[in-house]
Amino acid sequence: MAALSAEERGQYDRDGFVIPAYRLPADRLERLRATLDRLIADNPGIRPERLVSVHIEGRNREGVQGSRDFLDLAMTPDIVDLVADAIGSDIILWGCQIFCKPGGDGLEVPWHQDGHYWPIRPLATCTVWLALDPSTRENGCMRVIPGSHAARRLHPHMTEDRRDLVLNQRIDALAFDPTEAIDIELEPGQMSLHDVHMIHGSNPNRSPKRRAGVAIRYMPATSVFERDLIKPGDASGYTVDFASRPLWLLRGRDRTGRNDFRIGHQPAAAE
Ligand SMILES: O=C(O)CCC(=O)C(=O)O
Repeated sequence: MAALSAEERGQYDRDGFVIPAYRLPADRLERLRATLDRLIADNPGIRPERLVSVHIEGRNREGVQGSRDFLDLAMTPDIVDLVADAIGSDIILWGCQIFCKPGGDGLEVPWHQDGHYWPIRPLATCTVWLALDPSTRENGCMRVIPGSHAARRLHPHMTEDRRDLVLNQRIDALAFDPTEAIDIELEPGQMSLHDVHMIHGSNPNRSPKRRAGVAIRYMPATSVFERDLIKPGDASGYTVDFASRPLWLLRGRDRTGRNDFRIGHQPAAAE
């Protein structure tokens, strides 16, 4: 059974991220890479860094044509075991996004805290970021500020009206020291886990090599997905609709009794 070792668990708590020893088996990785190629072909009008809710089969309410393969990935017991060690055994799957930076012109992800963008209260989420391509310093791997989650507070973010950024809000430069950044370099099939408060981002990809990863979002069912907190729209720099996002209770039970697991599960609208 895949799960975090005591050391990995300690690192997640202390640094806000960890790269576990577990890797996705090679046959599943190959299948997902083929699914990614289809996903990109199916969504020609959307930058591949901005493919949200790819785990929802068919055309979703956020304008993306997703695939069941990513839902299967998000439900993989070995991966959910890792998440359980990070956030406890009541687990809700609420998001899954592809961040694929094409070679040559892959977009920057500005330094940010995820929690700034999300309607979850109390704020909590563990992201599993799984590499589908090699993710290196050269092609714009994710970068993190270890320990920046520890105060469990959100810092001010500034809105930037630039189309060459994946997200449009950047954390205040005074909130952290970029010289403390660590590159999360991953081989395909490797993954990192990170906390909702951790400061992170990634550089543009100017190398010839594509850098693709899938970020799967899991929240503890001790929190509520507050659907009305952030209005549907482009407030992140691309379309999100939290009001219609489906939730899946993957483990345990909804301790709040307030999460709605019916919304968004109706069959996808016809093309
Ligand atoms: O893929 C990247 O470079 C950034 C990903 C990210 O910001 C996230 O998963 O929260």
